[in-house]
Amino acid sequence: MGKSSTSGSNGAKKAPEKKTPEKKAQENRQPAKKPAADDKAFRTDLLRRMLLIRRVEEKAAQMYGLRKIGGFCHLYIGQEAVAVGAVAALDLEHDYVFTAYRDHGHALACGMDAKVMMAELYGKAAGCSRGKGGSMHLFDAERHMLGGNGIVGAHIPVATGAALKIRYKKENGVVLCFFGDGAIHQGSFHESLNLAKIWNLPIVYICENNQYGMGTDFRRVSAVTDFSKMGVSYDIPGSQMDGMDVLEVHGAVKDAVERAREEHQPSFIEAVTYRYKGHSMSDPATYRTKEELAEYKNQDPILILKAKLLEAKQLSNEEFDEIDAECKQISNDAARFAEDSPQPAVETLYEDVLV
Ligand SMILES: Cc1ncc(C[n+]2csc(CCOP(=O)(O)OP(=O)(O)O)c2C)c(N)n1
Ligand SMILES: [Mg+2]
Repeated sequence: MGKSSTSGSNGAKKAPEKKTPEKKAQENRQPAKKPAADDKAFRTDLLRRMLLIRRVEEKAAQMYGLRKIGGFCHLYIGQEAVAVGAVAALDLEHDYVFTAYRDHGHALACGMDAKVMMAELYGKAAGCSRGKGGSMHLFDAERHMLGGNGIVGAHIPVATGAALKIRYKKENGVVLCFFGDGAIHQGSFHESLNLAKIWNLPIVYICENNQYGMGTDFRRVSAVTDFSKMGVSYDIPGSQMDGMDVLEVHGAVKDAVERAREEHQPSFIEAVTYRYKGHSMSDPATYRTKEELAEYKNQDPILILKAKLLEAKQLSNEEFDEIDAECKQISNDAARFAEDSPQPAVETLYEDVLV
């Protein structure tokens, strides 16, 4: 979060500014800019953002269980460090984010209001896509979060097109394109990488390798299991990062974003991560062992950062509990808001539909 000053230019103390919800949302829009990775405020902000995603998704799961939310719902729990660390490397005035259907974390990391997101899951008119998109189609043009896409790999050429627009209009932006290990074998991925290279596009492709595409272990369907090599055929540099460590994610993505912005060169990064829940709400995830899940939960991204902050004396257990309570409150308020919001009017059925 941006730091606010309590003293005016003449040095006189000003009363702390009362924050309206709009002001809070505005602050949330911009991740802390160019911070030192060991900066306390920046690290605490990363922690808060990951906790918010975790608590909002837990609430969404609960509401799905109560049949308040229908349709598909793919939870991001376990993968929070990837979206949060990566998006914090962006300047969302100029940069853009694209992702697939497991998109709640990316939307919140971009600063989407949890109430608006939850209303979309409920299919309510106050949702970001006016209740017509649902969980897989979160979209926030103002914050440059351009979806949310239910077709595996389909958004990769769209993201590449956004990077082409940046080059064509001689803008200063960068595109982050997130997708899963299941998308990496789609033709759209390979065609996009080739174009990004020949056109020198400012885009960073981030493969969130959460080990599974639905119930299939990625090793069963991948000729190459070290995805950091995936860009080699297109002369695009690749690297691998620990997707459970938000600071590592942030550092790697920041370098790639700089390279894209300054040199107009694409990059590819594999984030090794894990989803704690099943593929979607109806998947009991019996294709993996309890031991495997426990092993990854031992590297929980929130607990890793918490431990680092405690060790550096940048956070106390009480402060952690306070942030957590705040995130739970935001999640409860979001569900209440969604619950109380009206359904879209029948007359709006054909609005916003492209034929
Ligand atoms: C083109 C296409 N083929 C198949 C599907 C069905 N499908 C939905 S999710 C999924 C698995 C994708 O896995 P991955 O890319 O690893 O993403 P994750 O769910 O792990 O985030 C598949 C095959 C689809 N939505 N689109
Ligand atoms: Mg996957």
